[in-house]
Amino acid sequence: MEGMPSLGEMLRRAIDRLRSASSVDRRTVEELVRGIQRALLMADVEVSLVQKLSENIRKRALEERVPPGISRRDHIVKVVYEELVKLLGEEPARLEIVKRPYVVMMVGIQGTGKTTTVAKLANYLAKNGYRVGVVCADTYRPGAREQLQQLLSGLDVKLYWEDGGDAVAIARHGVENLSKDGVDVVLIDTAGRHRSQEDLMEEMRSMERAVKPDEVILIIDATIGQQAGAHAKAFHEATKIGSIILTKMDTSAKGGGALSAIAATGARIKFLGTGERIDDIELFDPKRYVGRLLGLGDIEGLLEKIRLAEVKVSESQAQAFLKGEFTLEQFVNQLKEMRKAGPLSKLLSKLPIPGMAEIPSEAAEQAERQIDRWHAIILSMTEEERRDPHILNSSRIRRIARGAGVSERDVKTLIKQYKMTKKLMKTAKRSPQKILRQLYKT
Ligand SMILES: Nc1nc2c(ncn2[C@@H]2O[C@H](COP(=O)(O)OP(=O)(O)OP(=O)(O)O)[C@@H](O)[C@H]2O)c(=O)[nH]1
Ligand SMILES: [Mg+2]
Repeated sequence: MEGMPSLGEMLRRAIDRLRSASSVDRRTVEELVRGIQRALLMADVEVSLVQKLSENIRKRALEERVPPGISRRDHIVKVVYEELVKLLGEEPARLEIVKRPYVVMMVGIQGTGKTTTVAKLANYLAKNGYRVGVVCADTYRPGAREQLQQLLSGLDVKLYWEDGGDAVAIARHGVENLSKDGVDVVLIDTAGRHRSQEDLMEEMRSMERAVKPDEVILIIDATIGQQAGAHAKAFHEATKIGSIILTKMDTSAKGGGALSAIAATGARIKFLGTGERIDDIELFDPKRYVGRLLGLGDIEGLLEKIRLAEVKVSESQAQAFLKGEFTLEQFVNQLKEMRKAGPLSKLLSKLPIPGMAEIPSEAAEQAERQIDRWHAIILSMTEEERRDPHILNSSRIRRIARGAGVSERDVKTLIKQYKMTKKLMKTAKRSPQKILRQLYKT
């Protein structure tokens, strides 16, 4: 019997099937949605969440307008990606030290990386200016304290431990002692190995009652796959899990179990462990995680492609621009609008003029910086000056330059460029190269 495919594998299969389908219609989408549903349900994601996500995908996949030049398939991949990202909370969740001392209890089964992560987090917080204390409340693992000592050596982090005794009492004493020492954050390292899981959960429950942590962080090993859900559930029943750290993301594991853990606890992932060294920790970013889970190494490329295709440089706007009918403000706005949507060079290449594709990227970058300066200049102009740059005398130019934090020469350059571009657009209609050469000369 072959093993159960992982969440990531199942999702990737569903997407691959869509990508290789000869045409995309209601049936193809239905098949994709069913594949995703199966994958998520296997990962123990709540039924109602799965239904909501399926509905969104179904609706958006077929009803949303696809920009020209983009296939419906690519669009649907983007929809799946976006809906999964939404499920994970979209923006990164941060560890916020909202009171002093902020007490964090780190829990998880044996070998998931609790102790390593305690050290990583201590280092991370210390680097961010917090005074950090660590309590070794693992009385089961031989050498637990030595391991922590070694990991923390060289760091400005206080370590509290006791020789033998009861883990719950140690945790309580540790928090008391470190609080007296004036630390901002206390991290409690707990045991993972125990006589039995019930014993472990019982210890965690008592410890939570005794120290009343501000946050309990569950450490999950990315390599354990679907079991993550069951573990998370057990811990969540013992202590309320506030957030999750997913370790060993540097291995080949895709970390699909995290979705189950999130589903079981309702907690957000805050960090990823990405190696054995002390600084192998990074903030969790839902977007990157889903890209990785779906195996979309090219997701950035795909999103960028779609974003560029969505840029609306309206026909009439472009025509007016090419005829030289624009005010100073419109001139800068037009350039800015184009820039917002992506690198200027790519955008200019979309204008319906031959030769626009061959702008050297260095020149384009320079032009982009220029546009930032020009935008600042426009902002420090009066209405009147924006409409009619002819009234700009030297005292006005001085005032504008000071307001925009640029040199007077910058202001003069803008006006010169504006006038020149206008004239060029009017006269040199079919010579875009010439226009650009002028435009990029500073
Ligand atoms: N590759 C990799 N290894 C890791 C990561 N985090 C921890 N490890 C390794 O995983 C092993 C177990 O880590 P520990 O921190 O001792 O795990 P623990 O949960 O404290 O283990 P117990 O205290 O025995 O329950 C060690 O060899 C760590 O170096 C990670 O992000 N990536
Ligand atoms: Mg440990």
